[in-house]
Amino acid sequence: MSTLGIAAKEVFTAATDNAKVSDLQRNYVDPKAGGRLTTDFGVKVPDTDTWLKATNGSTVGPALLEDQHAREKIMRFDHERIPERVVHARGSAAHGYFKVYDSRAEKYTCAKVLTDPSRTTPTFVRFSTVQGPRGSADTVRDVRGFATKFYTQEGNWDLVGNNIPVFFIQDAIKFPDLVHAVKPEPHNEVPTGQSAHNNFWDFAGLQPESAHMVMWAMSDRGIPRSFRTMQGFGVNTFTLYNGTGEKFFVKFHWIPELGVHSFMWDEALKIAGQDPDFHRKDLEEAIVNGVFPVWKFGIQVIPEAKEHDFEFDILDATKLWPEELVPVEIIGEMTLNRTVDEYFSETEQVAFCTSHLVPGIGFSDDPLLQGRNFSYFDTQLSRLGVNWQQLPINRPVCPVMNFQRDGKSQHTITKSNVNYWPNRHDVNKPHALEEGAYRDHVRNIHGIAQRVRGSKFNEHFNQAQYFYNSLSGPEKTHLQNALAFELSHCDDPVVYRLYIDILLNIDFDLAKQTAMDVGGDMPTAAKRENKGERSARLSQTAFMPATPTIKGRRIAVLVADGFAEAELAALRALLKSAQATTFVIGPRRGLVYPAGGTVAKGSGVQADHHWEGQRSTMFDALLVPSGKHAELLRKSGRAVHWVREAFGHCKPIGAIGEGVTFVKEAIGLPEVEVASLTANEVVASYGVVTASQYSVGSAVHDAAKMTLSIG
Ligand code: HDD
Repeated sequence: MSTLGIAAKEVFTAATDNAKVSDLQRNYVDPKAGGRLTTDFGVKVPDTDTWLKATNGSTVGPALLEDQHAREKIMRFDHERIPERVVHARGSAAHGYFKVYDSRAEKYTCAKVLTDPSRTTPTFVRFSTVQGPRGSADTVRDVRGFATKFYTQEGNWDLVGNNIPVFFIQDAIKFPDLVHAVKPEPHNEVPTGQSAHNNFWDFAGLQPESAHMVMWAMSDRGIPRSFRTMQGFGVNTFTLYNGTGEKFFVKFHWIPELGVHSFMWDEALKIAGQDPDFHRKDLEEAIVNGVFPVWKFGIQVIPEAKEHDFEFDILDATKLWPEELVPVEIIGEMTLNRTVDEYFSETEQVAFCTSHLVPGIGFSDDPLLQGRNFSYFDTQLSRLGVNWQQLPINRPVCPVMNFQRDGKSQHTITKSNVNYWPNRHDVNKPHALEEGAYRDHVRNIHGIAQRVRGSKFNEHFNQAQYFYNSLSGPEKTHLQNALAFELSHCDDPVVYRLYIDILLNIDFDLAKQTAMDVGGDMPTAAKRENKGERSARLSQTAFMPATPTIKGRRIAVLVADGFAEAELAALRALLKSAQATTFVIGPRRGLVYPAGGTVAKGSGVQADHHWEGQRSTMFDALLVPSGKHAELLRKSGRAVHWVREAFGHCKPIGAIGEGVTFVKEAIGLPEVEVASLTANEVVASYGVVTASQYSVGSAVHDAAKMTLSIG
């Protein structure tokens, strides 16, 4: 975790204040400022350890209900919990800021947050899994929520998105069914944090509109390496207006600076047990170490007149807008630079609503969005109560003034004798449009009320196939394996047979492979031809950073007594300069001695972890320096396993000198002929970089850097 102590963290967080953080400071309480224990009402407490009792000589009788402090303490404890979110219950969050590069979006919108480059808009982002409860693991296969609150000068704008650009259903009325199906089954509340069960796949098989998103969830997007390495998507179609009466349809995109990276499924499974808070800690560790996560912000824009020009309906949330048809225009970026101060007050109480828009941004007739606009507002009432918008993390940084009054836990005291409009004092009157009031897009609506969907909403498989075709070879294999895992967990043959039928509409080979893997009947013919259409912008390999980087990566250095001390120090300095963090993994969590070092001489390097304490899964790369320690490493089954497991997960491995022999033996790399290497010669094979010897400035630097960046 964080390498900074509390004091350092305070200096660091002071440097990352913004308008919202300053606003929150109104509510800060600092227990270290010298205050002593009081009741909730300020009475000094003499004893918080023993309940008031009736005593008689040496006999200690019953506890007395009159002990106000004890009752207050227990009563407050009894009510500490609030309902967890019905979906996206497990989350972690951070503060940051958003800036646009220039005013180029002015042609589409009058929203200042999207057009004024002189502005820095504070943001608060909550990332989440969807299925699991608050206490579930981070690395499960699931969609990830990516919800951003922009505290703009015109009010709060909430962009409540996911790391997948499409959704399982087209119409919000299906949301309760979808969520019931994916959540633990009702009779036994199994499984936790998994979609691998009969009910989810039963629903997915019977609701073919989910096919496209199911492909995404089964791809590597369902197991991101980090929140920092995920794309984000607003998913729904919103609108932009520029004040001249023109309207545009828009989709919002977040693109991570570090590229899009995922776990391998085996890693994700293991980490769910080894460190269920892995993503939460990763976000905090990166920010506290100053490696601030950054996302570019992009928009896809379609003029109103072109709404019907596409073979899909642009208001259907199960469809993406291919970038080849509608390019993403990058207009700004967001940086997350500050961790939360208190989880409950900030991360748990933050409340996002898709209906929270600012002037210049509007809704569309996307039927999923319209239902969402009701649902989020409504759910906050049961989670937080009617005055939830006054909670510190939710309140805007611009003035709030209206005639909404009272309700449970009203915090404001409005000094006025009128609470209605119009009033004889003419106070708090509405704004004119020219004063920046929210402008509803004027439009003509007429028609016949019917329970229908747009005709193009009936096509469900084109884009599922398009996505699958766009994946690289390894990504396709991962997706096949994910389907095998998930459907193998379904024990009702009706369920997995049904899903193989769906796959027959996407790709015949994928359907056959799945049938073979999970035991369904072997299909004999595709239900639909695979037209082979693909995009260059859907595989996550398309989002590698232009310059490879190891920024924010965690690198384990495996050592035992007898390692080369100067070499280790130089390697760590080198990696630190590239903003990666090294962790020394040793035979004990204490001093590990270099070649020639002894306890008496006081030399030694502090190991961050014992090699039983952490596993290779929790690091992005592994380094084994040279030195006689290699002999000891060879004798430890756990050390050998570290190397084998890292190799099995395709992690970059760097080894030098005697470390090469150890690594070579551990994984059996016949291609690397260590003996024939000359000094400083570097060999890279299967993601393993070896060098016979290390010297600062040698080619091994570049090779190590390049190879580590593959991770
Ligand atoms: Fe939702 C939470 C994302 C469809 C109803 N949703 C929630 C969160 C995210 C999303 C990121 C967590 C917010 C937070 O961190 O507090 N949801 C989406 C996306 C969707 C989507 C990208 C499709 C485009 N959601 C959706 C529909 C409905 C809901 C169709 C209901 C009709 N979502 C909710 C909710 C939640 C929620 C039940 C639970 C907690 C909350 O709202 O504040 O109302």
